[in-house]
Amino acid sequence: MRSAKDFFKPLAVGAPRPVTEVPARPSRVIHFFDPSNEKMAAKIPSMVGTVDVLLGNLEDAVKADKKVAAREGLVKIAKATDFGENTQLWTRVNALDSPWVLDDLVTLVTEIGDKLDVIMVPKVEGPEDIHYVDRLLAQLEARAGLQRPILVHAILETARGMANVEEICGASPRMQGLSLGPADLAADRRMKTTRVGGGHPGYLVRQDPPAGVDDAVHADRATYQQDLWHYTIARMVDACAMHGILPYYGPFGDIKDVVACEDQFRNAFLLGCVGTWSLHPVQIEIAKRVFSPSAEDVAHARRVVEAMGDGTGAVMLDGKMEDDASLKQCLVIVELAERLSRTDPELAQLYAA
Ligand code: 1VU
Ligand code: MG
Repeated sequence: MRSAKDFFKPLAVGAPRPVTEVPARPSRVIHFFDPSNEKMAAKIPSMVGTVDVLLGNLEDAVKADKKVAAREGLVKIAKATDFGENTQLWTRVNALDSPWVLDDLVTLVTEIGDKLDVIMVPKVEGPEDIHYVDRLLAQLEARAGLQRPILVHAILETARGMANVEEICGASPRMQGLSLGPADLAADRRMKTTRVGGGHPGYLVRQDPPAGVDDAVHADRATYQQDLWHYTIARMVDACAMHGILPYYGPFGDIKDVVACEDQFRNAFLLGCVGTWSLHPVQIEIAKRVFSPSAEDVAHARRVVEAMGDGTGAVMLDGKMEDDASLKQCLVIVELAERLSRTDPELAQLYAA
């Protein structure tokens, strides 16, 4: 066990000091692209400023014979692009048991470590995976002479990862956040779904039969579809909040179903997630809209803050009781709106109106 006093010491001589807090930069939308796909890669410079995060994906969805091209493509894009103040550059490296990950980490940190904000690590199973990456990154940062540490984001996509979620979140000061990996997690859990995220029409509850009806099977009874991911996302949110890091939804694979995509994103937003992935340009606007509070919610939250004065006691507002606890919820909304307004002039105008 490491001593608490050692936690914020660099893990290699010459590596930058670990951060004590996750930097408060917007990350409502983490936009995935395949750097080995020339058409997609060509679009990336023009997407700077339109998304909070551009993520060069090296793992699943990149063909095995394109892994090296994807890595080299990402290096080329990162070197040639100025990402500005408002767009971060992240990558998703290959899994820790794959033949590619060591070269992914060595190449990316030494070649473009100064441009990379966060490395997403897939299929994290326990704190030992984070410890491995933590030390290796420190060694590579020292070699590259980096001035700030690269942060780590874990994807939860195995039952063991879920069982160890709190320890993963607390494994290193580098931990920036967690995403849900619903497709791999479903397979690992032996769920009987075949989709990438989202609900399933078979996962439902049925209304009771009317009183006195014997043949309940044939009675006309309403059904209500349930959220397959509620437990998992709620557990992730608690683990992240406990350790001061950020929870995210993940992929929604039905690109054409923009309505269900928005619903899934909103469920995650309401439960506490700060952002999500976008896999296709059509999902970017949905993610930005859903993960920014509405003008009405911000206006209401500000009214509560004003009505609560010094923040103690109870008041009536529009027939509802407000007190210290509702004030705290409103402050979450107001602080998020203020943070987003600093980098998004359209939202600043919307929230000022
Ligand atoms: O109009 P153009 O032909 O010039 O461009 C196409 C296409 O190249 C472009 N485009 C993208 N540009 C930037 N980033 C993207 N992610 C992106 N996706 C597409 O937009 C134009 C229209 O494209 P389209 O509608 O014809 O779509 P395609 O059939 O070309 O591509 C669809 C897929 C889903 C294959 C593509 O969007 C993609 O590969 N997205 C990323 C997938 C990914 O990263 N998956 C891994 C994360 S999910 C996971 O691991 C769990 C399962
Ligand atoms: Mg996966």
